[in-house]
Amino acid sequence: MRLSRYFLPALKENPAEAQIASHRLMLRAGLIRQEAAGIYTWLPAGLRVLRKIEAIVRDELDRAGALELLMPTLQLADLWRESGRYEAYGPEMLRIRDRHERELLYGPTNEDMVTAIFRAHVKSYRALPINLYQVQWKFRDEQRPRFGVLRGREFLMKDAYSFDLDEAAARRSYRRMFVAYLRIFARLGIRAIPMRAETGPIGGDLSHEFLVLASSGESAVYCDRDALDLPIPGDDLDYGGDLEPIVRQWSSLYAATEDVHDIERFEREVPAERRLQTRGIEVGQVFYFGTKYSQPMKAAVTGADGAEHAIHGGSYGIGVSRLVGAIVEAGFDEAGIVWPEPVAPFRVGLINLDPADAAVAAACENLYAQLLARGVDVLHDDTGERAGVKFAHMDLLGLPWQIVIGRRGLERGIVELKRRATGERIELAPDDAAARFTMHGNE
Ligand code: 5CA
Repeated sequence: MRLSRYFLPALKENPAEAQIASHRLMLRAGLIRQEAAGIYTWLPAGLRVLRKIEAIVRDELDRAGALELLMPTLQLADLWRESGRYEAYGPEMLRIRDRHERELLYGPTNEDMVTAIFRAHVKSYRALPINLYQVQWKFRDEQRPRFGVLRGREFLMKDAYSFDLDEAAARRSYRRMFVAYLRIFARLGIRAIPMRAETGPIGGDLSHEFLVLASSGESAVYCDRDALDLPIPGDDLDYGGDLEPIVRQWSSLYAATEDVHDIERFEREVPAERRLQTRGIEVGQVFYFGTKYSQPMKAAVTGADGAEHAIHGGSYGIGVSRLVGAIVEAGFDEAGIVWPEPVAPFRVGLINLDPADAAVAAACENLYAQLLARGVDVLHDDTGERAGVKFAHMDLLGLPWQIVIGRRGLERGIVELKRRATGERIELAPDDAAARFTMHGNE
């Protein structure tokens, strides 16, 4: 992409409403635009990050055996009356009437609808287990939308729902999602720690929240420092195998949000030097809730014994749009955003320092074409701005790699390659710079 042809409406001033770094930087860099409280437009560069996150989430869930579908954002109120949640949900739910005075709502979550879908089509235990997921916009009329996309009113969620014959099978499904989450967050380039959690309006008695540690986080968390170093299951993970040892290893270390924190246990189980008290951003939550929805909504299957069994359910959310903000909170510096490579809007920023110089322009075009041919996302700053402005802008946007081409270097036959995260720079020949990048990684 050529910056001269791109739509990256960066702000020059710090936006007054942004209280935390990710909100400020996302507005400054031109990733999002606020349309109403807690409601945002995803501008082209922001949307690229969102799409990259979605792709990793989908890839890992598909590997774990979940099946993607897409349910509507609007739901009938009657469905929620059936599950008993319509009144219980309260003012966070956006309630709507259509022209026929039918009551609708903009879905804040989808347990009720997915249970109705399951119940209509699945009748036998032989079809189980089933896990259905979607990546869809949600609306929650939050009392205090804040911190940009971290607590929005309209937000993008990945929500998955598992259906099993009994509790033991449902706990296996829960473990599959738990382990998939470990891998998803690691693949996004962040560390999210599973912590025991309350179940709130979703219900049930078993739940973990996954939190990214950040001082700006909304939740106070208490955990064993060793949780920061636990191994993430590798690419050879077998989702069909026994995942209990992995879940046991992660849940054996103390990690809890303030809602369920038990100070006596914390001090008993965790040696003083390993006690970590900090704050975190909840990027995902997994729930096992048994028959909470299947009972009132009569979602049952015939078992091998010929009897009817209410299915055991779980639901599993990831805040896809929240993750964009959380990833920024987990890695930024005074110059701007520092994207992890897998989710950066572009992997490489190519900076032309002397756009008026024909030789420099030709070298940039050549390198740009080589990178594109290698399948590398590249943003080519071919604008007429001053060098200082270009550097500051590229640092703010936070692309993992910068290649800088100017007249003086080119006369010596070199370009400069800079790694954004460390500031480390090396000089090399233009062709060697291109050859460092492949579609899948750096050589
Ligand atoms: N039905 C379950 C799981 S499918 C559910 O709704 N879980 S949740 O309430 O925990 O939401 C799932 C994830 O969505 C959260 O972990 C969080 O990352 C994200 N999320 C929740 N509320 C917001 C919000 N207001 N803004 C941005 N992301 C949010």
